[in-house]
Amino acid sequence: MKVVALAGGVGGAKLVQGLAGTLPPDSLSVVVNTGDDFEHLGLRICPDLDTVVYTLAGLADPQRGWGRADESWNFLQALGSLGGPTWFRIGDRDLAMHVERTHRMRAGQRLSRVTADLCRTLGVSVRVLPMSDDPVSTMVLTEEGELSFQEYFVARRCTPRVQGFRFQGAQRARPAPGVLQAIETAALVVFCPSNPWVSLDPILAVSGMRQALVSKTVVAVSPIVGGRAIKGPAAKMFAELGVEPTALAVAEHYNCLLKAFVLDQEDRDQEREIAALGLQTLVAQTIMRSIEDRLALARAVIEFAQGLLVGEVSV
Ligand code: FO1
Repeated sequence: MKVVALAGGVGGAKLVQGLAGTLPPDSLSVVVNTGDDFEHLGLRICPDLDTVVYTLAGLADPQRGWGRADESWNFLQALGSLGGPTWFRIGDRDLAMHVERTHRMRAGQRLSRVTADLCRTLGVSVRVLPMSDDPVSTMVLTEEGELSFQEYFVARRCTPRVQGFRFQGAQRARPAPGVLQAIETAALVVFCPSNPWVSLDPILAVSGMRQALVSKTVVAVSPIVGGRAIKGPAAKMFAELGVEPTALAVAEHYNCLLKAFVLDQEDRDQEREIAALGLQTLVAQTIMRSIEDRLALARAVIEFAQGLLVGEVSV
C-alpha cells in the first residue's frame, strides 16, 4: 500500500520513523513543512526537514528531538565570543548540514534535489519531499505584532499570545516535484501528530494541496492528548485562539479533509463526538516514548486504514 505522510517537526518525525519501519521503503513518501525555514548567518535552515531526515537516519538527538545526537557546541561558543547571535543553537555536526545545503542551493540546486541527495548519502531510503521548492514563511500574528516563526518559537519561546497565522508565499508556491504524484498514487494519506496550526496548515496552504487531498483516504493522528500537546505550543495556540485544546478540536480543524481520526486512549470519551463529525475513529496509544511505540502506532494506523479501504470498519 502506497502511503504519503504529512509531517512537521518532532512528533511528525516519530510517526514517520514508525511508518518507515512498517512499510517497504518505496511505499512511503513524506511531505515535510518548510514554513519554519529561514535564513540565519547566511545559511538556509530547514528545521523540520532536518528533524525528519536525522530521525530516519538514526542521527537525531533523542532528548531535544531536533538537531543531532552526540552534538558539540564549539562553533556556537566561538560565535558568541565574537559577539555573534547565539539565540538559535546550531551544533557543530548540524552546522555541516546547513553549510552543505546552502552551498548546493547557491550552485543552483533546488531544495527537493538537495534533500533527496542528502537522504541518499545518509542512507535514508524513504522519499522525503519538502512541501515546496518555493519559499513559504510562517508568520505568527501575536498581540505584540507579527513575528517570523523562529522569532516566535525560539527567540520568544512561544510566549506572545497568538491571534492567527499567515503563510507568506504559500498561494504562489507550487508543490515540490513528486508531491502531487505521490498523493495521487497513494492509497492512504496520514496527517502525522504535528502541530495543526504551524506544521500541517502551511503544507495545506501550498497551492493545489487541498484539491489533491479531497478525494483521498486521509487519516489524522491527534497531537493533543488529555488537553495537552505531546510537545510544543499546539495546546497553547488552540487556547489563545479561543478553542479548547482537545482531540475533538483537532478533528474539527481538519474535518472536511479527513475520512478517519486516531485519538489517544486517554481521550476515548471524545470518540463519540468525533465519530459524529462523520469520521471513522481509532483509539490507540499515541504517545511515542520508544521506537517500539512508534512502530506499534504506525502498525495500528496502517491496519486501521486497510480496514477502511476495504470498507470493513463500521461507524
Ligand atoms: N529549537 C529551539 O527551541 N531552540 C533552538 O535553539 C533550536 C535550534 C535549532 C537548530 C537547528 C534545527 O534544525 C532546529 C532547531 N530548533 C531549535 C528546533 C526548531 O526551530 C523547531 O523545532 C521547529 O522549527 C518546529 O518544528
